[in-house]
Amino acid sequence: MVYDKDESEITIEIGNFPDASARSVALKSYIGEDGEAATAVPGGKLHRYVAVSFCLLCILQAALNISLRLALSSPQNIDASCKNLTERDNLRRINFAHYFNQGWVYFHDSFYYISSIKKTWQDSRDDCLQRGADLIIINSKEEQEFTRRYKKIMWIGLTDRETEGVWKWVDGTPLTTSFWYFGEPNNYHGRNEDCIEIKYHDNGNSWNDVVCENENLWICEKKMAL
Ligand code: MMA
Ligand code: CA
Repeated sequence: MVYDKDESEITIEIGNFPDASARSVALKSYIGEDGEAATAVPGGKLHRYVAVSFCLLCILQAALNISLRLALSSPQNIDASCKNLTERDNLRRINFAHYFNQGWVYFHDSFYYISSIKKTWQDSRDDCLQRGADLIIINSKEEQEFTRRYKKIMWIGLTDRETEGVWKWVDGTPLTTSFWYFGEPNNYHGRNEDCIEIKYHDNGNSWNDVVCENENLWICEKKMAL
């Protein structure tokens, strides 16, 4: 083996070996015992590149994770979300105080207002709407029982004014659970009884259909979960 300074390269002088077997031994010692050495070197480099790149990506990802976490939980952000929560909470408190002070009763996630004067079904409904509520929608046995406690004849938010015989609550939902008094609804003696009142409060099934132009007390409901 000779290192040629001028040409900056290594030349192997195979010709100088005395015979063929000596040549092959020399050659093998250069390229590796079974010819793998020549290919194993670039392959190993590739593996190393992939491994290093992967590590770098991992580090980058970790750095990004930490910085994002720090950014999102910064004192200013926590401050802002706390402020939002307190503001919402305060609005809720004010809302609750308002309904309580106006004499509304809180029961199962709703406020209820029982009128002290009598009006037609539509005028009663309009009054509820003006108070930010609507006529009561009864959708549980508990709520039905709650209405009976007052022992008063009152309008509720149920009517078949749109289509005779199709009962709908004021929010547009169809009637599913009903509490009709025995024999009701009956459009009594051919009268157009399209609006519902709670009439027979000493009975679990207290509803009666009557003419909407009758004047009754009424009960408004305003949903408000705690
Ligand atoms: C009233 C009226 C009707 C009801 C009957 C029941 C006399 O009419 O409230 O709607 O069905 O009473 O007797
Ligand atoms: Ca009736």
